[in-house]
Amino acid sequence: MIARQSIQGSIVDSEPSKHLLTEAALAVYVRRTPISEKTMAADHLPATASIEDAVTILRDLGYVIIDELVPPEVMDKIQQEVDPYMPEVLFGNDNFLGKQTKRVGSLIARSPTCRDLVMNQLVLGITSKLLERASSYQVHLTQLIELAPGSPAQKLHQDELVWDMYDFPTDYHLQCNTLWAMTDYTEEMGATRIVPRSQEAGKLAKFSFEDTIPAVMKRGSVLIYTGKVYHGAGENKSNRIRQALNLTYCVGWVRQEENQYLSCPIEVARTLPEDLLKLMGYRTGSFALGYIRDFEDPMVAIRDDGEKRIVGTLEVKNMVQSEATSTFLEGIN
Ligand SMILES: O=C(O)CCC(=O)C(=O)O
Ligand SMILES: [Fe+2]
Repeated sequence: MIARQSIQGSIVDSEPSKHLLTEAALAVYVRRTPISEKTMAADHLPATASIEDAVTILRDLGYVIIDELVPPEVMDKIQQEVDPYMPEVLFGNDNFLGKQTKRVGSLIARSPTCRDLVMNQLVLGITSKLLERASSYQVHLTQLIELAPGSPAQKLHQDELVWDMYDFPTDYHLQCNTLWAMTDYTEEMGATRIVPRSQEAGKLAKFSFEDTIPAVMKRGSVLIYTGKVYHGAGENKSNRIRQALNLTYCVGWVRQEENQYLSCPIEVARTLPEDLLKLMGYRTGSFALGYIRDFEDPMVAIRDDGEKRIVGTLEVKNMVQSEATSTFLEGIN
């Protein structure tokens, strides 16, 4: 339950249907509240939250935090699975990747426990709603982000810029992202900073530190944010390492940031459940996107049982959500 909270004299109600800050209250809150107090109860939901409540906040603020969605033991296991790879991982080679930040990828192949987070039902429910105008969505990248003490703040950005900075319409979401707190996420440790309600600001917007709030959360919690909201890693002023699992999803018709077919060796892919494989991209992303050989389903490369399966508009019919595609499909099958 969200507590009643006093913000600059205005009371934000605790009932789930009313827990959003008004536009005016948020503007005042973001501009005037001392940084140390800038964590809003209104942007946090409990692990029992419904998909609808989470999506309402996500669409409104550009992000939402689900508190302690998994127990700390899950993070312990992921840590153990990823630890062997850490010594070889280099720091970033520019200020955006972070010269005191390590990024460890291929988590579907390297961390069996991480697969459960990728498939988390609440996160997938939220993603599917946010990206509902596309026929399908897929895994975009899997990455452990580790900020060493002293790591400076990252430039505020929209993750959507990865697609060549294309100016997508503000009402078309291509991406739904998560940052799972592997360690506690305090402001001092460099909790991700977000500019609430910046998702319609456009590609050329400039925000400063004062416009941001830190996504403070406990280990096992998850920050979910759209590809359009401005954000960046905070400065790690503490003497502790800050870790987060960046597991992100994008619509099925764009190129994935982390190449899932090459990041996960085919021998490992062959052991994975079909749902996860489809999410990684072993399916068509819309009509003809991603077929192999003679218009065959990419899944046959994994199963390799000699059976040919031709893909066509029938597949799309099962997954289609956009009005334009439905109209086009009329009369084809
Ligand atoms: O590590 C973080 O807090 C955010 C990282 C990020 O936004 C990015 O690398 O795109
Ligand atoms: Fe980012």
